[in-house]
Amino acid sequence: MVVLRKLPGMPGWPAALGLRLPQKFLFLLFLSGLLTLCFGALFLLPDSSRFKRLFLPRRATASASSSSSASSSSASSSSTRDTELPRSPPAAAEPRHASPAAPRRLREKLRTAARMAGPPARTAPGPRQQVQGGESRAQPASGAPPARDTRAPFRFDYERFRRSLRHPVRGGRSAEDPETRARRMKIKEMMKFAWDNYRQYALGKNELRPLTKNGHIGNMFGGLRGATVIDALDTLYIMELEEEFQEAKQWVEKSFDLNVNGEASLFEVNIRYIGGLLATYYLTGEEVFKSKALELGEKLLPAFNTPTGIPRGVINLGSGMSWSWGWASAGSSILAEFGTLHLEFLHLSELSGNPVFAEKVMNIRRVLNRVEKPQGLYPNFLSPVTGSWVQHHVSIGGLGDSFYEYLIKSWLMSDKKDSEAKKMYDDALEAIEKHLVRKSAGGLTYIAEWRGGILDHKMGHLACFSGGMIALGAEHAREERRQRHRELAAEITSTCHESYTRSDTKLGPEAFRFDAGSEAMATRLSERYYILRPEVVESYMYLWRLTHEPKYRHWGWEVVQALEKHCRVEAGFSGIRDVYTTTPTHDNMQQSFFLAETLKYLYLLFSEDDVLSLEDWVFNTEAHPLPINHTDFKAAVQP
Ligand code: DMJ
Repeated sequence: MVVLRKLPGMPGWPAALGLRLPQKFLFLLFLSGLLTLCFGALFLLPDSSRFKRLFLPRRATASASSSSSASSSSASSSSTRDTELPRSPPAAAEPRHASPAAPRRLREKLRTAARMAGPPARTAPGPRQQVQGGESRAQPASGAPPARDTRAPFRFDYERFRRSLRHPVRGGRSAEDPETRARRMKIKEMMKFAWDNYRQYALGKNELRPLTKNGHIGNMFGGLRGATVIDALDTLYIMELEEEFQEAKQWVEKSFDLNVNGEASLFEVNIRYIGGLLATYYLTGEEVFKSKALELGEKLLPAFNTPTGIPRGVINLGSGMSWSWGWASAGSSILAEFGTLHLEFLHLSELSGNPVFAEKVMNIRRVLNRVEKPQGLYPNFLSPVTGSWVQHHVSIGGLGDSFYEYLIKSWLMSDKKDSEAKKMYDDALEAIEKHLVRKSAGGLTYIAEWRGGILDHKMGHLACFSGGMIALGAEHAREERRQRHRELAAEITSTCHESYTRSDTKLGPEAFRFDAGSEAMATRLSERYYILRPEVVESYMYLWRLTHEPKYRHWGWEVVQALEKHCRVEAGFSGIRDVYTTTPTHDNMQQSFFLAETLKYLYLLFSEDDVLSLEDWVFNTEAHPLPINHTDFKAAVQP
């Protein structure tokens, strides 16, 4: 501008435009504002931008990007591993800020945590970051004198957390009838039997093969081992199997290796490993469980590097590369997978002081709130690229199930403050009631599946968790819904019980149908198996705790007897291939969720209500208890 004005024969712009003095002044003001904006925008460009490197000195570029978002703090803390393992660049830019829809209290927590976490703000190319026991510590770059850190490192106040619990975790001793105690002791014996055989024949493998007496590794956990150890930890602890708990803990301390390089299911690693480690830390206060959970949590973060921030289903734990399941429509992500991270990820932020985990899941929620829901329903497949639905298949069973569970549990875990989650749950359940809940000719209530408006009159065993979930939600529902939801929960649970009683083994099939004259029975050979799944006893446990109707304990005991009769073999428990024959063949697999969930829920069904009280804990979808936030998060953060 100034240059132009001085050029001979060239009038200045304002003059050329014939502007008067006040107009000139306004014009100049506008131009200077424009310049300031352009300069400021340089800071928002990615570090790789040529313009940025041209106009900003290197130090300013790095610090601007590192302090601008918690996403970058995650990238920097994972950059520690850059030297150890090859990493692929993120597939696309990721969303950088917490959802504007995040409840106010959570945003406050995140801000506090970001302040307290300290070190992530000093990121690349500065000192190396190490996460140890939840404390991020800065190490000086070689040769440089260590910078004096005036900020105290983040520390989660475990003692304060324990004092905030309303009940002792393993319950206070109270009077109970001898039969209940005997039944509980029987379930404890089953757990010991399952563990002892796993330890003897398969310790360090993911599951026990009880017929061939060896271990199974599989390909779900990306090279991680010991799924049964991690899944069993909190159950062993709750059942006071002290020696066995110590064996499991020692394995975690000495042999649990996180430096693996394989393809893992983000969902499975989260619910089993992170959930199991977090729960055991909260129960025991042993640092090893916290540090392993945080370290593993960081390894999952690259899965969120997609255009929408919706994670892909599979991640290589070594390289950080992620992709969608081959079987998922058009590279989509699965509702029950990306919708089942919320509880664990909030706790990872709570324990580390690093808000990045919470931001990732709050962003998922933001995307889900933005996308239009057909008839208010959530289809099971979403594109992580466009953020729109890929297929209109809706199910409260497989592919959808625990997404709904985590909505109501997010609200409960927030001590009923996360009203956004509660509203999402209420709205989703209303749509499910209207479009999916049906009654059979024989009077059985069930939840059908929905395919673009057409109902498939089938319920999977997985869908049977919903009795417990709806019962839990009913306790907190508005007056006009409470009774209706209580009845719905009881009816669904009763239908699932029917699917058990109508079989010869008294164990339920993988899926049962309500068509072609069939009621609560599998009609296809491929759906007749039972793999030690927990969902039906899970609902019995919730319904017992919430109603104290004796039938739920009776039904639970029927399951114990059936397990003993048909699934117990010489070296552990095995799934069976056909529940409709009394001489079933075994599938030779003792699933880790049998120890995490089935036996834990059965044990709790025959325990007093204050053992892992629902006033203190929510169970993640693998039955790992995570604490309800009774205390203010800020208060639990110790400077
Ligand atoms: C468990 O791993 C979890 O409960 C999950 O949510 C669904 N399936 C299995 C058990 O059936």
